[in-house]
Amino acid sequence: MSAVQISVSNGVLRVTLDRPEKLNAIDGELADAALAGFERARTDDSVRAVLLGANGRGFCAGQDLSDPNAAPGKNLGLLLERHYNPLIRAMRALPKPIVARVNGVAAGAGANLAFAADIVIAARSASFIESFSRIGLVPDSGGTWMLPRLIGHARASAVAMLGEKFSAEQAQAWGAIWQAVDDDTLDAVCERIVAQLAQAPTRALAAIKSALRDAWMRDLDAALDAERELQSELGASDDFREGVEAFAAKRQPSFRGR
Ligand code: LHQ
Repeated sequence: MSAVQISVSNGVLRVTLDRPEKLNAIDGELADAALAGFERARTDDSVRAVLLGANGRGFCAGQDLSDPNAAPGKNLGLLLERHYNPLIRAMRALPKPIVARVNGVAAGAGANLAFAADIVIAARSASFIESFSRIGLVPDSGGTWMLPRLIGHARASAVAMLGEKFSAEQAQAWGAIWQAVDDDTLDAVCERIVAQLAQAPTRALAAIKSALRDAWMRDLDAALDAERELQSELGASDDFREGVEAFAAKRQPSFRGR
């Protein structure tokens, strides 16, 4: 039994964490299996959107603290380099949108895994906790980079230093996630959004993703240059032609991701 279920249907690749008895805590096997899912999303042309979810009552409890590889005295940097950093890099570099469906608690690297997605939807009963400082560690999996950008420096400092749980609604109010939704609507909302993304002009979404990500490292002049380059490429795409034709004909566009 793999620690992660991967499936593809209707243009959507689903990466489902599946160690429910441990609240989907991450060990090397789980991290590698999730990475394989994102690799497949990258190389499979039929995939136009990814849904990252989890089985059981939790989303992900971060590093499996019972894993001997993460025991005190071990070189945790090696663990990050081997398993976590490739996963976060693959998610952020994927030229396709990732929706995270946060069904329950997201702790430590599990929280930052969710925040690495492009659109995060959480059940109202779900929660987030940057639990690293509780065990003497620093936020990893991109947390130190993403948190201040998502919620600002003051909040990032407090959630990282205090290690207190915050609710899905709080996460939405702070701008850490897109939406907190009623628990019984989580599936319907996620399915609707991921289906919409799988029908969207995929190349435009990839451009949006890379432009927004890289804008953090650019000044306005460089961002304008990047927009010019991306728009030049998209202006020659089939989907732009289809979008304009559909607009003129007052019909729904049928984008093919090309
Ligand atoms: C777990 C875990 C867990 C194992 C719950 N491991 N069993 C990267 C690289 C290298 C090294 C270190 O770290 C990292 C990145 C990181 O992610 S560091 C942060 C690691 N994660 C944590 O510190 C979170 C630890 N867990 C918790 O604080 C709580 O369990 C949370 C807030 C997630 C959930 O609390 P509850 O809903 O009250 O559930 P629980 O605590 O009762 O947990 C349920 C079971 O899951 C329990 O097992 P048991 O056999 O007693 O039922 C826990 O031991 C187990 N579990 N997290 N990370």
